[in-house]
Amino acid sequence: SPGRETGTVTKTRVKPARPALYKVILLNDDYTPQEFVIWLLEAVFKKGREEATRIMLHVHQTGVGICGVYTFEVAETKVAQVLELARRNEHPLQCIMEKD
Ligand code: TYC
Repeated sequence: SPGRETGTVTKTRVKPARPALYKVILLNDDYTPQEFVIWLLEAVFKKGREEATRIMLHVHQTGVGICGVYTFEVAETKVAQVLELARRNEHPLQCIMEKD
């Protein structure tokens, strides 16, 4: 008969799912000044001078480094801010995001 009951019972989920997290990663290059990268880590990622310097040197020495881990929209915004600041200052600095 039409509209008959299937017997499926669905529990209402009260807890929200944990949102996926994304690493924002800075890439090394030969031209962006070290001081610009430190300044950017302070301005965009709210790092203190010591932490910003540590991350910059890690990227400089290994080729990549994590600036922070964020939800999708926050990570996207940080990447866009980095690329726009690099572009405005004519530095080739690259920044990507990757699922954690
Ligand atoms: N390698 C650059 C230099 O020697 C510094 C640098 C560090 C550039 C980190 C990019 O993400 C970067 N001037």
